Amino acid sequence: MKYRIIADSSSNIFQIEKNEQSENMDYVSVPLKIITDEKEYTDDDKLHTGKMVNELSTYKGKSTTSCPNINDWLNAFGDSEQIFALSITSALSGAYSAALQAKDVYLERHPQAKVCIIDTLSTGPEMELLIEKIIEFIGKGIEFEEIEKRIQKYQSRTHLLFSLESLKNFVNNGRVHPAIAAAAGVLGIRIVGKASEEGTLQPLHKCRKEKQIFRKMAEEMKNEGFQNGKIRIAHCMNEAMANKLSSFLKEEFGDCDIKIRTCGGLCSYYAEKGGVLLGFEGSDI
Ligand code: X90
Repeated sequence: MKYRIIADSSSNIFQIEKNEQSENMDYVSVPLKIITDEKEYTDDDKLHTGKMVNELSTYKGKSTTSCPNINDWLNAFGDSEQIFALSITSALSGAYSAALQAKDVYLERHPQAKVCIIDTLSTGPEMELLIEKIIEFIGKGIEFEEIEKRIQKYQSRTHLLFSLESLKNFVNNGRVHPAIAAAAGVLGIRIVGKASEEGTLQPLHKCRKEKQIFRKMAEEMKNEGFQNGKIRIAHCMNEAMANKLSSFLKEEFGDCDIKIRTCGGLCSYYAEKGGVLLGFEGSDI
């Protein structure tokens, strides 16, 4: 296998489609973990996410998450010759740092190999866009170094928006300042925000009505120069809102390329029930 694409499980992608374009590559997902005093959930394709979310909603104790360590990344590298590995934002997780260290170890053992570690400064559906783009570049036969350059450029065009009913798990895990999260948790209020340039959670609006959320999201997309690029949506047990958002955006922007999927374990844990994430392509800067 010539190329291996690897992403941590916050991408919500557990396998890629096998077709002519992806002949020359394989894909490995590296799980994060969700941990309580009683149980450890490994975020792989066998995890029953809905069951986990329900169990956690009645669980009274502390819960946390852990990112892949150097060894987890090394196992995912296998003995591949050309590797693209994508991590969740380094501003909120140690996944990127572990991947970088794994790269050093790997290159000592495999001096001929090429390894590109990408700090997505984001997660979920924005990561999905980056994975799709790497598949496209490899499929077109573009060289490793050129893909590295182009994906960096592409990354400056992609963005992540979210609508969250609660920031409880963010606050409890010290990943967002309590003052920032003050409004979240008020019944009926949803926080609409984005992944900042630095890869942190940036709240933008407090909304009650779905229509208001959709309008704010569309506004944000216009600000970033969205025209008719790709849109990727991931939701935590909220297919109805994801579908409505998709219809709203099609009315707003015309018939664009939208795909909807469910959040895996890690995104579900932080986005919580009802959470919706949206990745999209803005304009070149
Ligand atoms: O344990 C770990 O290392 C993982 C920590 C992950 C923290 C962030 C998870 C984000 C999941 C929630 C909504 C989008 C927020 C965007 C912020 C960049 C998705």
